[in-house]
Amino acid sequence: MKATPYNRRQFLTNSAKASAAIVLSSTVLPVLANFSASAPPTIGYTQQALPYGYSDLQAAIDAQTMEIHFTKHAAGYAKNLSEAIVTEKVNPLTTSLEQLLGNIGAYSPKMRNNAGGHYNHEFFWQSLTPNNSPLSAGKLLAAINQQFGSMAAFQTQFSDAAKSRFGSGWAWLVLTNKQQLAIGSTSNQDNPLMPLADCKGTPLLGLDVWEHAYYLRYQNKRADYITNFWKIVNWPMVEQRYLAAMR
Ligand code: MN3
Repeated sequence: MKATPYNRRQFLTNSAKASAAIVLSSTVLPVLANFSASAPPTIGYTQQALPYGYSDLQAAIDAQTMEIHFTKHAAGYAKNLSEAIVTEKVNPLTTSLEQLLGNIGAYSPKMRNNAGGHYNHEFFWQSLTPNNSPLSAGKLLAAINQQFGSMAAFQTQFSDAAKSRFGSGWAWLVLTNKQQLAIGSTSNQDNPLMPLADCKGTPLLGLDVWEHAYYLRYQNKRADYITNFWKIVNWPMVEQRYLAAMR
C-alpha cells in the first residue's frame, strides 16, 4: 500500500518514539540497574573496565595514581591470578572467585596474594564514584546508626582502622555471619572472605591503604587520603551489597 502523507507522518512519529525508547533502554537502564535492589555485580577472574575516568576521582585520588594503580598494580594481580589458576588447576567455570577465596588455605601464597589482590581492587573500583552520593536514608543507614551511634562515629571508627593498619593492607566494613556490621582491617591482600583473615564477613566497603594507592599526592599523610576517601564513596553500591548480604 502506498503511504499517504498522513500515514507517513504517523510512521515518522512512531519511529521517533521507537528511537527514543532504544536510547532510553541502552543508556538509562544500565545506570538505573546500578541503584536497584538487585544483586551487586559479581567479581570474576578478569579485570573489568573502570566505571569512570582516571581523572574523575580527583576529590580524593589524582589521575596519575589512578592510572598506575589500575594499569600496573591491579592489572598485575589479575595477570598473576590467571597464571595461578592454570598452575593450580582451578576451573573458573565451576569455582567462583568468592568460593576460591573462601577456601584459600588449599592454595599457594601466590594464589592468596593475587586472588585477594584482584578481588580487592575490582571491589574497590566499584566502591568509588565521582558523584557524591551520601547515604540519607534506608536500611544500611539505619543499621549504621544503630550499631555505631551515627554515620560520623562509624566514619571515625573505619578511618581509625585504616590509619592503624601497620604496613600494607585494607580497611573494611563487613556483614558478619551473625548479620552484624563490623569494622576491621586485613594485611597485604588478604580479604574478609578468607577464613584466615583478621577481619571476616561479607565485604561491604573496602579501602586500599597500600602506599601505592595514595603516595604520589599524599606522601606520608595517609590520614589525609582517608579523610578525602569519604568524598568518593559509592554509597548506593555499599547499600546494594548490604541488602544482598542480609538474609
Ligand atoms: Mn592497591
